[in-house]
Amino acid sequence: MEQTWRWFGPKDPITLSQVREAGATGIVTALHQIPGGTAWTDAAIAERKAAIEAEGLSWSVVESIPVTNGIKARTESWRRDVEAWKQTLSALGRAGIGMVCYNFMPIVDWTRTDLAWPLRSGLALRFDIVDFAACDVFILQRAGADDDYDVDVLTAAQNRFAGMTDARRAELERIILAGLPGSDFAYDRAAFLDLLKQYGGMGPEELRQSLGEFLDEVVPVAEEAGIRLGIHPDDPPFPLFGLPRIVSTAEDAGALLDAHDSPANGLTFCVGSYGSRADNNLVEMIGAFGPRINFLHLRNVSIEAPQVFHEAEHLAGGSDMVAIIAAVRAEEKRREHEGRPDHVIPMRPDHGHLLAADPVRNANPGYSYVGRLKGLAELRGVIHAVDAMRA
Ligand code: DNO
Repeated sequence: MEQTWRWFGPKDPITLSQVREAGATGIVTALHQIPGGTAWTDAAIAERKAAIEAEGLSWSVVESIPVTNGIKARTESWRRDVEAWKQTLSALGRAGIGMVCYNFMPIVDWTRTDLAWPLRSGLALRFDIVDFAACDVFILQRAGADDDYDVDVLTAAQNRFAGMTDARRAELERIILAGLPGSDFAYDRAAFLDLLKQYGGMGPEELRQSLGEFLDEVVPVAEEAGIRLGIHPDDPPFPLFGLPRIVSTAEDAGALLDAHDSPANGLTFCVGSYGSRADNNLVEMIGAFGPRINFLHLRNVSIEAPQVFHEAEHLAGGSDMVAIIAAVRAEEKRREHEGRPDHVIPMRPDHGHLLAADPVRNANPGYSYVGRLKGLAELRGVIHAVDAMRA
């Protein structure tokens, strides 16, 4: 496994030399300053690549080229946005970058309801469907929202909302709509409600078709550019705001790989996202999809109740990280025997707690320095142990 680290570019308060000291060799980043729907130029890519290499690191993965709502909802900007995506892919290929992560979640990217949930091990991220419903139904007052929740959740959300201070209401709306890092955009309430209209009652089948049409366009370009794609699963892996989510389960992942049977069409296997559903068996999924896993996000979650979870330490939580790493190492060995050039799979410690000792207080939520360094160190220990026991 190649040990990588997500870095948000020159604006990231964590420096590349700190990343190097954490022990990562690869960088995962994107040209976050360029809005979705605009092609990245060769010059801008070369500049970022040179900055990374000057620190003795390599730009291993692009996460992400934003997939616009125009592409997902198939609005009138579809053709233009897809062309820009393809041009970016070709430019990345020319720069020798071989792996691109992206997601196909409507409107919001990853979503949480708490960014500083206190645990013994530090401050964690958490998702609670009751808080989410309180925001959707009572703060945003989305039309028809109450039909999208079980009556128990709705009642709990009503009580939760009634007990919330104005400050918490405002915070919740900001956390959910203002977007977490990596998302294309931050929305205000009006822009969000407007976008919802663009999706106008789209169901899972239509969104799947939209993804299929997108892949028809980009997979051949990726093949030619020497790039492997990896779709990031839905986080959380269930529908939000009444909008479909189509990359949440083993069945979803299998169907999308089968629909475009090319090595360029692969997965970002995010253990935390798939692991937020009790019905995803992660080790089995690695067995089934191994040859098409192009990138790994390693983090762990504790499921508190259905659709309620918090991010645990990397080796704690509900997912058996040792078994997962052993399964990935087995897949890498299998690829090596086959002579595959991509037998080393890039992984990054995904998220980390914010620890009292962290000198970087203003990192993006989930992207602390010390918490991720601790996670990476623990994961590295597991890799060493798994290898030693096989030897
Ligand atoms: C969260 C990240 C996501 C991810 C995108 C990929 O921490 O895993 O923002 O980068 O969904 O497109």
